[in-house]
Amino acid sequence: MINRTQVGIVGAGPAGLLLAHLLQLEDIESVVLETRSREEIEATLRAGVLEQGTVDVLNESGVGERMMREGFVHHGIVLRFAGRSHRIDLTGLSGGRSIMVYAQHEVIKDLAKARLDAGAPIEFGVKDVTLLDLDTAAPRIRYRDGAGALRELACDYVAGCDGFHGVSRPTIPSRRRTEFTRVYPFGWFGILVEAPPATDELIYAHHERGFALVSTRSPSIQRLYLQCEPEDQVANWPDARIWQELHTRLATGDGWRLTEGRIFQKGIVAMRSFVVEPMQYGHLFLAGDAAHIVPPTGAKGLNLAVADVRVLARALTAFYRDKRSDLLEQYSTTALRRVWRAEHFSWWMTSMLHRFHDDTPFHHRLQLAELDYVTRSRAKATTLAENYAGLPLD
Ligand code: RFL
Ligand code: PHB
Repeated sequence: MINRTQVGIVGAGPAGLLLAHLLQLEDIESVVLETRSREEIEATLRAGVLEQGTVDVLNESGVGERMMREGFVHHGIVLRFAGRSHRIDLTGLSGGRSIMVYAQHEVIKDLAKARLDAGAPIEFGVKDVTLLDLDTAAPRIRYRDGAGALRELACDYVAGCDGFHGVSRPTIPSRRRTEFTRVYPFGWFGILVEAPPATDELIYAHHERGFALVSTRSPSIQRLYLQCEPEDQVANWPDARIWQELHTRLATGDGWRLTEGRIFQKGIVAMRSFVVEPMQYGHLFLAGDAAHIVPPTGAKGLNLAVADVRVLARALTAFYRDKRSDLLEQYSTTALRRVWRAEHFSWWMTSMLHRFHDDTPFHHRLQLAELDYVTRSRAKATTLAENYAGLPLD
């Protein structure tokens, strides 16, 4: 069976769902195709930090109400090294911007609800998604629906919002794309803990045994990470080892102590930087993790996905409303400018805070010198603050 829509969206992550929502507000029709179920996408644990610009987009498009009620606004972060804490005043240094701690899967729930309440389609549980005729003005998406029936969606444009492991990017002929990759020689071991917050603001800790991060989810659930081996296994980390390592890496001379609690979730995240150029091929536009990955140290992945989609929604709106295709033609160039800024920032934060296998005492001293400078120089702290809180969206 063949259906028709204006924009076929592959993937119901933050990029796909927000794009569908922004298009809907402009009366542009789309269909979202997602391989997983609604329950699965709403339960996947990922990011936690939203930039000011992301918060603004969600509010301006009418899906920010629960976030404003249940999320937590933070005005600073803490860098901890050599046993001492140093606060970076994000708001004071970034011209009044702040961040919101609100979990990605809550954003997903809010966006999925807005779309389904509006009676607009998301097809969950699809299989064998294939993108066809992308280099023509009549691209098609072939797939099997949740019941296994073969279907085809004819569209004007396809938005590849299917994440790093999706089908959209690999569909672009390899001679028409250039990929830039860096894989880091470590991972992050993440846990969720039943405990009250141990700190008012996120703590990014540099330690000779490796990086550690104290984040939060709610007044009763905390999110912590520690640098681990790239091929590490969850089974290597019984609770006692996790706590011992966290206490060591977060130790201070000022008597602060991490609050322990029941660990109810453990997982390992790989760390990589990746960009594909251009983010477009014919009538296919890539957005979010399908086009780029950053290591989570700068908290930028979800925020970049939102920034891409905002640029793409504007360009599609200009096309449908004013018959202008110049913004679509510029999409990749416009999006990549912000992408490379975030790539650099995430790489810089990662390089400054982690222990590398080939670390020499020289390298370790350089990291400490950089951290010392970041926390003593207003100019350098401002660089961190404006990137972390997020540069204004174009
Ligand atoms: P997603 O979220 O991966 O969604 C892609 C969706 O596409 C579906 N899919 C397909 N659908 C149809 N057909 C196919 N062939 C398909 N193949 C895949 C998938 O099932 C999925 O539902 O990509 P999107 O939308 O681009 O969003 C990107 C963000 O999810 C990601 O960048 C962030 O989670 C990164 N990230 C963070 N970003 C932040 O901004 N702030 C943070 O604090 C932050 N912390 C993190 C993070 C990522 C982490 N992990 C797990 C990598 C912390 C962690 C631990
Ligand atoms: C999180 O809370 O999951 C989180 C916070 C900050 C980061 C990465 C992840 O840099």
